[in-house]
Amino acid sequence: MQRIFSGIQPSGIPQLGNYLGAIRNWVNLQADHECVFCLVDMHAITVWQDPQKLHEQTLAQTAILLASGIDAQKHILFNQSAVSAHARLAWIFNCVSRLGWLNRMTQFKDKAGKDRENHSSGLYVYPNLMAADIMAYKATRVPVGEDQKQHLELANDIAQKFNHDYGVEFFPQVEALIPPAAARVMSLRDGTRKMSKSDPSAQSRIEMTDDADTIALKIRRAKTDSEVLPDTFDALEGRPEARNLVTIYAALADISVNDVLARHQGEGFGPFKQALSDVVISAIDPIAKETQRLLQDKAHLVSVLRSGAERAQAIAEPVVTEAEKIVGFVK
Ligand code: AQP
Repeated sequence: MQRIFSGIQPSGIPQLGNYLGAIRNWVNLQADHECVFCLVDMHAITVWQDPQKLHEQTLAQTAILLASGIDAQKHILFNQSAVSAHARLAWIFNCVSRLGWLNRMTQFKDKAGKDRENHSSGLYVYPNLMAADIMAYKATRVPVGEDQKQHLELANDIAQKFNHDYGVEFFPQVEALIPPAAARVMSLRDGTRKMSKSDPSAQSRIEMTDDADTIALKIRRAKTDSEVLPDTFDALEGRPEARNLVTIYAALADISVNDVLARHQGEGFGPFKQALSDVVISAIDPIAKETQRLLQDKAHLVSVLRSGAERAQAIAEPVVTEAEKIVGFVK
């Protein structure tokens, strides 16, 4: 059985893009993979996080993952900082990875923007830590949204260079598992920017804890244009907001984008948004309600993470200890 590693940052409440790009895929992959799911709190602090919020968001995210169908007994669910192997391997990878490779990472450029000099060095070396997360488990498959594809290519480059520099065949190559539908969900306010849990505008995203009224309101307010829906997806070229809403509908209703348009062609956005709200609410509302229930028992959520960390540690510790010996550290 192949081992999967995948992570999500507790940098906010997961949004619909995290769900469609990652979480839903994780749930499905549990049937035929050995899964290690990680709340990557060390990645989260690469940008400022209020400590109390980070703590709350980590527990809220645990609840959301369980409510979405992650089986924390059969698989592993834990928070990154609880397993020190991640940080140790990340340091080795900081010394293997090249500055030129990091300079090409588009996520850093997107997040740092023009104010590059004022961002943390952690944000810059984020992809090295991500490579360590995966390689500490010698995972061979990593389910991610399309935005993370470049980081996975870098993880493979780092693994290859480590093996080459030290003359070993130690770290495997990993394969990105990118979902076919809605690999990139865009902001409800700007169809050219990805939906993000840390976007300053809560109106830009559907959060996994939003209730039905909030979801309906956000969709009603979503930016659109004044044209009607055409009969094919290709005809939506140049209409990013419309493409995004149709893509979300298709992904959640589990039908093709052209089937969505076959049902709604000729409609304006008033009726289409109503139909879309129904689809989104029926997918998200049960998860939001179960999340609220799970959040009543925080001690249980902490114990889920603790048990996951013990099992994660049992896999990662021998791998990272061996990597340290390969490097020449006295163990
Ligand atoms: N808009 C998106 N569409 C599809 N997939 C997405 N993912 C994130 N946004 C979208 C996927 O969710 C997984 C976890 O992401 P993350 O929390 O590690 O970081 P991120 O990609 O930076 O997500 P956010 O929501 O944009 O977080 P912030 O705002 O904190 O940076 C990944 O597999 C990602 O591909």
